[in-house]
Amino acid sequence: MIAHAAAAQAADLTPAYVHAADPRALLGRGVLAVFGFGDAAPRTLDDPRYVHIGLQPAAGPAPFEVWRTPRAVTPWQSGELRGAHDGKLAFGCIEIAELHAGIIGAAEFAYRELVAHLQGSAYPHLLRAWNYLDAITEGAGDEERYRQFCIGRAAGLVGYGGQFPAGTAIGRRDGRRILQVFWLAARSPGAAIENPRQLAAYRYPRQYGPQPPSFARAMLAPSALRLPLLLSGTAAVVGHASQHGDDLPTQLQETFRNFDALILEAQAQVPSLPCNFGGGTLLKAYVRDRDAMPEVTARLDALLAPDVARLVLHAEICRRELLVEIDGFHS
Ligand code: 3EB
Repeated sequence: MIAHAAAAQAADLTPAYVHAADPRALLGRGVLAVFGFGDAAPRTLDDPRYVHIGLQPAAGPAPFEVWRTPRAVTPWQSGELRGAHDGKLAFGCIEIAELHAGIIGAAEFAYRELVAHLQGSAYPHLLRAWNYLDAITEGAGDEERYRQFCIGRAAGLVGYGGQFPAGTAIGRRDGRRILQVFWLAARSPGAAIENPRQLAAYRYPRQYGPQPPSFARAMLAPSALRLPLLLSGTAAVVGHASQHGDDLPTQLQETFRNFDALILEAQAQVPSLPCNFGGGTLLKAYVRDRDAMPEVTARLDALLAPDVARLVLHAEICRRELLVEIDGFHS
């Protein structure tokens, strides 16, 4: 273990869950971003690297998520966008209130701003995007807020020439109609990875809405960077169809089969990537039903090695039948 750590070069991004009484103590020079979860975390901090995510943790106060880099970080702010960069990687965040144009307009605006920012930036290549919005499955049929979000996101991305980033789109339950988008970008493009068990989301058929979602299943870092594999939100979707109706254990099993297949694909390009989740993995499990959170926690404890960092959050998944979705980092 120690020999392995000594042999490894310093990673260019190390995400971790860290318990702290005051997140300001976490915002050191080599920290690209800090995320606070749920009611116990501050809503705002006077630092462009801090983001509050209104998702409640399973039990007790959640840890903060901290993205460390081996370099000194420069925070930035530009209009409604903010973040930090370190010479190799950039973190950015935009939070947009849903006003008259609703979630479509907010998503289009946020992504238009993001694309305009990237185009003038030293880090023009989007690797990974996270999207959090309130009440994601509210609305019937094509009026559903997730489907509308997908329309706005695609419209905002029109001017972006690059490949789709790895992604997460998750619903909050806090009643705050604010779209949060944050991202990781780099100087050169990553390599998008698709899952052979799943249809590429951007090819989903019409039954899931008029605009297929704009994300890749995972992203490998550009070769100049040492980054963990960026794992998109992953659930019990095989082909394009949700599996295992209302059964949490088999949905979880299917989710991990999807991760296995995805990691195998990535290994074809990075043979040193471990096949199993371990000490270089950080996961976030989004659970629809509050009462199922202890069960998800217990099942993850049984399925995962003890050194896999994990956080269980109460959230809405963008298809009503999906009980759980997991995203994260793996190295
Ligand atoms: C799925 O497999 C589940 O719209 O950005 C996962 C990850 C999902 C990202 C997105 C949606 C998104 O289709 C949903």
